[in-house]
Amino acid sequence: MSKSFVTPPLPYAYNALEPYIDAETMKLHHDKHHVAYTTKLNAALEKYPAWFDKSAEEILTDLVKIPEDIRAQVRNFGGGHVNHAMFWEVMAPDAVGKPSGELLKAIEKDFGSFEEFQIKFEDAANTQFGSGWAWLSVADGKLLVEKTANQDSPLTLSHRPILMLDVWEHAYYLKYRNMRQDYVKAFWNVVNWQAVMAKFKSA
Ligand code: MN3
Repeated sequence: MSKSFVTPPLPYAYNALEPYIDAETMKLHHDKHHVAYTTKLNAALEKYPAWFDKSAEEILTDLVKIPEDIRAQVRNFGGGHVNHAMFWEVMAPDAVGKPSGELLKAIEKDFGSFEEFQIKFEDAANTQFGSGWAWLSVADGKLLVEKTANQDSPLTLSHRPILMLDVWEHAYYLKYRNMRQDYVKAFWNVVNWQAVMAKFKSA
């Protein structure tokens, strides 16, 4: 017998992030897209159930050790599972607009200012060609903004992601249509900096 990965419930109501992210998008995104990634990750690992003893984060970090015949599936579906689980956590309905404390200091040290960081992050999100993610990660004790294609995770590069934005069309197209940049701008209204600061502390 083996355990299997479970899609965590959304930590707020589907409509909690309105008007910035609409309830229908959140429902489809969580209940259909995220659930499908988790289900397909479990199906891929069934052949090698010993991997169920690891956390999904450990699996992505150790992706090169995953048997080759399921590695692409684990990369896509495991990435999809973990990326979305983190994404729900870094958003909140009553979000404060800025980080503080150690994270703010680190942002100012590594990017010059919070505003310069925002420009860099928006640029990564807007210029990711096709489907993917924009990230704020910790690597070698420094913060960096990066982007990945598809469901690739910075964990696989041994980076520790602390803030992320899904720029797949399924994340915004119902409300924002082709205007990805408006979705990216709106994202700042729902960033849960308390959660991001907690991830920074443990990174
Ligand atoms: Mn998504």
